[in-house]
Formats: sequence, structure tokens, C-alpha cells
Amino acid sequence: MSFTPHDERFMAAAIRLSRWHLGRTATNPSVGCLIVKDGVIVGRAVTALGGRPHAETQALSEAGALARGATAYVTLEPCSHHGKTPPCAEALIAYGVARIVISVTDPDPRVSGRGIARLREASIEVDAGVLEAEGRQSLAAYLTRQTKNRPYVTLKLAVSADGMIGRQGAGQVAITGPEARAQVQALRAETDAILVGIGTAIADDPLLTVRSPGLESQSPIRIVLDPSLALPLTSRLVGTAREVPVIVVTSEEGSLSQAEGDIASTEMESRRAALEAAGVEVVHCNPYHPEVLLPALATRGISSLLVEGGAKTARLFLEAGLVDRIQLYQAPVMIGEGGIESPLDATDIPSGFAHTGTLMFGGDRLDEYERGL
Ligand code: AOF
Ligand code: ZN
Repeated sequence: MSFTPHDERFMAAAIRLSRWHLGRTATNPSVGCLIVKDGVIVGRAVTALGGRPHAETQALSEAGALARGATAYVTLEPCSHHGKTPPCAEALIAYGVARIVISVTDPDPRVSGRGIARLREASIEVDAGVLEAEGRQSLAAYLTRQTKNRPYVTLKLAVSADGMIGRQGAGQVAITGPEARAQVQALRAETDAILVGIGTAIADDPLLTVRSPGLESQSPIRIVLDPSLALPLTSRLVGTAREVPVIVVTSEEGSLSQAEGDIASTEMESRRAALEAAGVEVVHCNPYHPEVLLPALATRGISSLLVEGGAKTARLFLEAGLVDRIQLYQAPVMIGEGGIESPLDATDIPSGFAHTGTLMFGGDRLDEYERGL
């Protein structure tokens, strides 16, 4: 059977629903599921906070007996493995669902086609690929970690009308207005980790947490690229490390020359001890090689990473070809003298990125660019 406009409408609703728990289901994807009987939604659910129960089992228990003969819309192929919960494919069969419409097939090697095969074996009609591009977008973090063994990377830049992202020696400079800042808070809330370079950590002394009312518990892990452990103990990041985790990525042990090593190692050792005593986790990994760092973050279960600054760190990720999405805010303010030039503007977006949308937040314009997954 081919897809109907109803299929797209219900799948669009399932995708919207799935976004509710983005960034809050740990390594599990946030999946949306609707059970529809005679054109009426009789069950709906999103993967629970923390990743379990899965979406389908919750939607089925809401639908109850009405699930018999119904159509299930699921943003990801139902699982077929006995993991921490029994397989969703079996639950769909047991409830007597007649048809299952799927957006994206699951690359998890424990599932990967087996969910669909199991459903078809039970004579259930299965149609996959409905609104697949939108579905993949909503599952981008999960799909990237599964298939590329690294987090999905978003680079966020706020650029003034004269092409600057800040002012030398001025600390944090307001470029965008309150509406755009609230939007960035929402973006942080759906992201697993946020990363800045040590230059930004020192100059701006940022908190990098989520402060929007109702979202306070959703701050991402904060990561600082800090080759020589220069993050001040008095910084706001260190001061809040016990409330929201901070990871400092420093050079690999033994990477200093012998002479440097002799002088620096005792000093480094005492800085490391002081940071750790304040609750910061110090990780040894080359901070200048995102291609090494990102898989290490994926191994820790980080599926999405937001790179927030500064210019040098943005260039590092762009040059490594390890940015999946660019969010470019352009504000009407002027920075003038002493401005720090943006590594990027709307006229020099790297090749391979497609412009996927423009939104206005107050007087600020957000352009989004994405590379295919
Ligand atoms: C579904 N529905 O809502 C989600 C699914 O560790 P477990 O046992 O929870 O399994 C995690 C895997 O389950 C994950 O890698 C992905 O394949 C699937 N996630 N599947 O049927 C859901 N979140
Ligand atoms: Zn499942």
C-alpha cells in the first residue's frame, strides 16, 4: 500500500511528539508513537524520560482494546530485541494492531530490519519511509552516534551586523536579544553536551546552563577544551561543577616535551588535583583533534554536542569537517572597534551545507544550515 495524506499528517504529529523528550532519553532515541483507530488517535506516547519504557508500549496501554485493528505510527522501527524492556514489535502484535507506519528504520544492530521482519511475519502490514527526511532530522543525534560513532554537532554563532562575535577583552557582549537567547536555552535543553574553548571560558566566564523556567534540570554536560588546565578555580563553571557536570579536556599525558614536561608536570598535576577537588572531571584527550575527541564522547553516551564558542573552537570543528548543523544568528547591533571576527557569515557557509530555514526572534534572524546525515 502507498502512503496517504493521512499517513503524513499522523506521522508529522508523531515526529512533533517525539521532540518533547529530545536530549532527555539518555542514549535511547526519543521516539513518538500514535495509535489511530478509524481516524481517531486512541493512544499516544513518547519514549519516557531516561529512555524507558519505549514509546509503543505506553501508547498501546493507553489505547487498550481499541488498539485491535488500529494503525500505529512510529517515528523509528519498533524494537525486536529483549533489552531492558521486552520488544515493542511483540507488544504491537499482542495488541492486534493491523498496520504499522514507520518513518525511519533502526540502525541499532540488535534491531536493524528485524523489527519490521517480525511484524510482517505476524501478517501485519508495514509501511516504512513516511516523512523519512523529517524523521531522520528528529532522530539526528541517535542516528549519528549509531552510524558514525560520534555525537551530532551543532555550531551556534551569534554575529553582529558588522560580522563580529564579541569584543576583545570585553567579556560577554550581548549580540542577540532576549527572544533569541531564550531559543538558545531551549536548544541547550535538548542537547547532551555543550563545548567551548578555554579562551571563551576565561574571557566570558559563562555558566552554559539552562536557566529558562521549567527547563532548569535539563542543563547539558559542560565541556572545556583546555590544553594546559588554565580554567580558573574561581570561574563560574568550576563553581557550579557539583550541580552540573564539567569536563575539562586537556592534552594527553606525556604529550609535552621532556624539558616542558619537567617544569610543567608538577604544576599541571596540582592544577588537575585542584580542579578535581572542585568536582571537575579532567579527561586526557587531544583537545585539538575533534576526530579523536568526538568518538570518546560518543562512548560516554553523548549523542549531541553544541559548540558555542569561540572563533578558534568553531574553526577547529569546521576545518575538521565535523559540524552537522550551523545555527547562525544575525543581529542588528554593531560591535565596531576591537571586534572579534566571526569565523563564518551567511556568504561563506562551507560547501555541503544546505540552507534549511530562516526564523526571526525579535530583531534577530536565525538561519539554519545542515549537512545530510
Ligand atoms: C522502540 N521504541 O521508544 C525507543 C527504541 O536499552 P533498551 O533495551 O531500551 O534498547 C535501546 C534501543 O531501543 C535503542 O538503541 C533503539 O534501537 C531502540 N529504541 N525503540 O521500539 C522506542 N526508544
Ligand atoms: Zn521498543
